[in-house]
Amino acid sequence: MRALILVDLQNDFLPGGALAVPNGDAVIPVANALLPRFEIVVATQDWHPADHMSFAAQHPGRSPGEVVDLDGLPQVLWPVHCVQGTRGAEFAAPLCQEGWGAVFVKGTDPRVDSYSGFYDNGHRASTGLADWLRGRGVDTVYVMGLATDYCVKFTALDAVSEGFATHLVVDGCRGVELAPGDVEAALAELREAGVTLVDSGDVA
Ligand code: VGL
Ligand code: ZN
Repeated sequence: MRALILVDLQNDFLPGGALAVPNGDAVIPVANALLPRFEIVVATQDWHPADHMSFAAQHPGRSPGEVVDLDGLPQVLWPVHCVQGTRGAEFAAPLCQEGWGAVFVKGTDPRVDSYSGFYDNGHRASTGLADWLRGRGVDTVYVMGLATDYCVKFTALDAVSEGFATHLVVDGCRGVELAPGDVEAALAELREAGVTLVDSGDVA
């Protein structure tokens, strides 16, 4: 059984949002086209408290893009984004939400960021996604969404280490590209980890 994992298709990651991913809106039609081809669909949702420590605003004198140490983990600082209950945290309006099996929120602990839909960045707490999928007989996942070089990458890497045959729908992803080449590097890392890169047009 296969499942589609939609990563963080939220207003704040779209043009005009607080952490806008360049051309992020281009992946919404890809998601809508893939949805009817999957019996099992899940979504992840970045869902931060207003004082999340990944926000540069919590670190006086620091700016978005800088890296700090957060409880022993390197943490890129971000603009305030995807705050629980705000419009920016909502799923993109043109995204079809019919037939979704579950939504897994992440980034709720103010002390640790959570790029992956499976675990926080310290691999300390699980969201329950892996068990949820296994409980439905899923052994194969297709991952797409925002952003390629952060949440999509770490979700796909965790999917592999959890034992799922993992596919990345490349045209269904866009990256932040804090540094030029970040997206290409992420794709190379994923390929090396055993992720199969596919085009949405090739997903039966
Ligand atoms: C993301 C940075 C911070 C993402 C989420 O969805 O890729 N990136 N929070
Ligand atoms: Zn976030």
